[in-house]
Amino acid sequence: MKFTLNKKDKKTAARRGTLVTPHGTIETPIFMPVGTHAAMKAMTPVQVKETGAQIILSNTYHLHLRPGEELVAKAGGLHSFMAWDGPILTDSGGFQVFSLPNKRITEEGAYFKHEVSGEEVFLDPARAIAIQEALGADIIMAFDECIPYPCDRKYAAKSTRKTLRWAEQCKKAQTRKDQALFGIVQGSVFEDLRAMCAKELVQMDFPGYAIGGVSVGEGLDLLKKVVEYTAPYLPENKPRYLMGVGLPEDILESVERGMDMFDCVIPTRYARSATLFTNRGKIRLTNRKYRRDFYPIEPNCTCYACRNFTRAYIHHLFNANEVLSAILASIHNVHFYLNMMAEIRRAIEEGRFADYKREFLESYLKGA
Ligand code: PRF
Ligand code: ZN
Repeated sequence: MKFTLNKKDKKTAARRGTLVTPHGTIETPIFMPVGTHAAMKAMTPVQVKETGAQIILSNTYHLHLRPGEELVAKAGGLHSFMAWDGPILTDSGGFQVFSLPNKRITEEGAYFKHEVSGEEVFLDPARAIAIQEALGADIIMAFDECIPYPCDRKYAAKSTRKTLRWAEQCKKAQTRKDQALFGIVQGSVFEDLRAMCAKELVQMDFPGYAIGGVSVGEGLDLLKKVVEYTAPYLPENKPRYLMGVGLPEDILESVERGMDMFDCVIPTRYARSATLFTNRGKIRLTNRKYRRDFYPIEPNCTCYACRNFTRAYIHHLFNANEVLSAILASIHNVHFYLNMMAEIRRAIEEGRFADYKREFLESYLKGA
């Protein structure tokens, strides 16, 4: 994997880069749509690609439980199993495990109850890497502990040191050379812990770095601060991934502070509950005011849904509980996110990122 920094913004820490993976090239900053169970909800891979998606995310934890990594490997790996031939990133399970109710975390790893069979399952750094090697994504993630928020300093310090030991173990466990293993910075909202964690990870020399443990209820002001004081510790010539973020405004603020990659279930999850993103903010398509609205979701949008259907029609689909409502809404929302990322990249190239951000937010936050 090779990352090239093409351009740095003069007024902010925003960057424009190119990441070459075995399954294709990714232009950064980029948003990665989430296909947790090796499927984007309500979208075929062709529809995902048509939104402008360059890389998708899937999950170690879920695929380990069902159908199991041996089966995916037998199918020829995740790319061929799900018929997505572009780049894939798998998350390590570090976040999914820790958001479960019945778990036990030790120095060695995490024990949890299998959601389907009820039996006890154990995940640790070596296993998380072995599973991700069997799945065969282009980018794999270290096994970490996502610290809940709020959290006292003492626990945060202890947990962050464990995440560092686990990162070392992940590195040792890696046998495939064609997958890029990213380290994950934890440390909650404590500046010195974030700095310590970032420095230690950089010493271990990963091909990319993520900031984890954000978007856990701390709010946008703290998220901005954490990114602002953590990103400068990360090497300039390596990709920087902000995990589980977020809303359009979160992404813009984080690009401004030097982040390159993002993922979130928001565009697809909101789509299925009829919340659609537009340049003038979010709209609820089930609202009665759209019953006779014969405009597209977003008049200037070039997505398949906006080129062919009206708000009135999709409003009707949601009311009638038609599966097509989720499909069209997901296509639009994912396209909206990827179009915003394309605009961000162009703005950075043309040296006007700060203006773009201001103009976008002025329209987006003012509302429809
Ligand atoms: N760690 C991992 N995955 C994640 C996170 C994390 O901290 C987050 C943070 N919200 C999202 N996904 N491994
Ligand atoms: Zn659209």
